[in-house]
This record gives sequence, structure tokens and C-alpha cells, in this order.
Amino acid sequence: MTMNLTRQSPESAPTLYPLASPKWSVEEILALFERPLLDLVFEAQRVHREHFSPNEVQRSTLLSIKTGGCSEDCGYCSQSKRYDTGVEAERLMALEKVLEQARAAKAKGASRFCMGAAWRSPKDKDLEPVLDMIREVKKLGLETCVTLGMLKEGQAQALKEAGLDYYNHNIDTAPEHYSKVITTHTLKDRLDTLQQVREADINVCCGGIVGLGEGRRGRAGLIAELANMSPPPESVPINSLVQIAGTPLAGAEEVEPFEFVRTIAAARITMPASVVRLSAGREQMSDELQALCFMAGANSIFYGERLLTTDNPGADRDERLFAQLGLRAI
Ligand code: SAM
Ligand code: DTB
Ligand code: SF4
Repeated sequence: MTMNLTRQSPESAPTLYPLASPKWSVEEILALFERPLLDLVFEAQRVHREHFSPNEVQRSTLLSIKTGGCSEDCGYCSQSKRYDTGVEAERLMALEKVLEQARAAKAKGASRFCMGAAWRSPKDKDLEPVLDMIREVKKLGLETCVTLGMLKEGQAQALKEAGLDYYNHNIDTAPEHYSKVITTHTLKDRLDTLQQVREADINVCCGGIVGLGEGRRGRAGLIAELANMSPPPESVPINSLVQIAGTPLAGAEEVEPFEFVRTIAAARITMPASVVRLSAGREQMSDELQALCFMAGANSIFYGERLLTTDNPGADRDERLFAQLGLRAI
């Protein structure tokens, strides 16, 4: 089965795999961003209620199973060996340690366990122990997700056979901005891996980061790229850049909180049936801003005190927020 995961873009942006009839142009998405905030959020909430139960939020817990030492130059990342960020390269975590963390995540109420590795792309010998992790985490009754970098022929199939539910592989930013952030691989490389994930019948988790100096047009371009995938990703993580000292993007101009809310709303409206995750950056957000993001259609979070190498709100803060807002974890 061949699915077209790519998108159409307006004349101003480079077109990788043009679709005959795009669902969303960048201009249309820009027009969403330009609406009065309350109109936009209202529309996003209306669309949200057509597809989801309004007060339910899915929770995924992250674990870095292989930290640091990555060959890639992603300008935001603490784990690239090119930048002096204080993150040390570690070996792949042992299965028993991973299971300990997965059991703890399950006990705290997470429904999905997402394991991340700082690899450009896994070698087959790297993948073997990860397949065991997937099989064993699945046996605990958790959904499984991994993010391992670019996949080679046959690897997606092996992940599927181990029981993988989701593969996370972000396109991060708009096509025209990509090479300003990352030069060691291309957007096309990422799209090729997403295609393999689709063909292996694994759910696609694909999103991006706000705050990479992309500007509003860049944010609209990111959302267009995602929304024009056919089908769109089942899961769309929208990350707010966590600035890491030592990376090229430390000191990038911060995006206004309401602009972040607009990005969530645009994702919700253009990908009505996808789960939109309010992802990295929650530690730096107020409860009120998070509530606005839920209002704008976010219905998933990363849950647990660590993301990969940075802090996330603790389960106690999230439990309190959910209770205050009357949100139900699913
Ligand atoms: N190496 C694999 C890859 O690049 O796909 C998996 C791990 S990588 C850290 C996963 C994603 O985390 C990146 O694509 C990016 O979207 C997000 N991410 C990494 N560092 C971040 C940061 N400082 N702030 C926000 N999101 C970040
Ligand atoms: C995603 O979109 N965000 C997660 C997950 N997928 C792998 C990672 C966020 C990383 C934030 C910075 C850090 O902790 O290193
Ligand atoms: Fe490596 Fe992934 Fe970080 Fe890029 S985002 S440097 S590929 S770990």
C-alpha cells in the first residue's frame, strides 16, 4: 500500500511531493492565525467536540533509552555531540531498567510509554534490544511508541512485528526553514521514514517545534505540511522550544504564549481527527496557558517529571491541574 504522506505547498515554498489537490494552503492556515484569538479558539473547540469527548486528555510518558552523543546537528537539541550542552553520551539502557520506568509510568496512570534514542538512524544490531523493550512494555498493558531516528528498509516491519503502536518522527518546522535548523539530514529523509512507518501499518506520531525563529508563516507552513499528509498523522506533538544552553537556538526570540495557542488551534482545525499533544515546554507554562491550549483542542500531554533530557511538570502538578479543570485522563 502506498500512501502519500507529503504535502502540497504554496508557490513561495519549495514543493517536495505536490499533491494534486492540497487540503490546506499555507495562506489558508495563515488566515486562521490572523483571526481574533477567541474566534479561532472557539472554532477549534467546535471542531474538537465533533471528533472527541471534550474533557478527555491522553497521557504518554517519555523515557530516554539512549541519551546523547548524536551525530546530527539539529540546532535545538541537547543531545547532538556537536554542541557543548553538558549532556553526556550514554549507552542503551538495560531492559530491566526500562521496565522499571514503564511499570512506574503505568502505576501513575500513563496509557502510552514512549522510548527515545539519540540516533541518526538505528543499526540492525541497535534495533534488536529495542524490539525486546517494545514486546515487554506492551505486556504491561501500555501502548508503545519509539522515536529512534531514520529507519532503513525492513526496520519498520520489525518494529510492527514486535507490537509497536506508534512511531514518533517529527518534521519539526516548515520546509523552507528546515535547512536553517538542521543540515545533516533533509526533510525528504524524514518523509521517507514516515512513509515506511505508514506502509508497516504503525500509527504515525509527527509534529514539530514552535520557537525556532520560523515566524508566523513558518508555523503555518509546518501545520500545512502535517495537515496535507494523506492521511494526517494520528498523533501530532506540538513542542514549544525548550532552549538549551550551548545549542545554536539558545537565545532565539521567544514566541508569545497566545501565538503558541494559535498554533495548537490551527493544528486542531486542520487535523480534526488527530490527537494533538501539548508537548515539550509545559514546565515553563502557567496553568492558565495550558488550559487555553486544551480549549484550543490539545488532548494529549507528556506525563511524568522528565521529557528526554529536560524537566516536565511532575505528576502531582498535572493531577492538580486536571482536577481544577475537570479533565479526565484516558
Ligand atoms: N533522534 C530521534 C529523532 O530525531 O527523531 C529521536 C529523538 S529527538 C530528541 C525527538 C524530537 O524531540 C525532535 O524531533 C524534536 O521535535 C523534539 N525536541 C528535541 N529537543 C527539543 C527541545 N529542546 N525543545 C523542544 N522539542 C525538542
Ligand atoms: C516530541 O515531539 N517531543 C518529545 C518526543 N517527541 C520524543 C521530546 C521533547 C524533548 C524536549 C527536550 C529534552 O528533554 O531533551
Ligand atoms: Fe539527534 Fe534526534 Fe537530537 Fe537531532 S533531534 S540531534 S537526530 S537526537
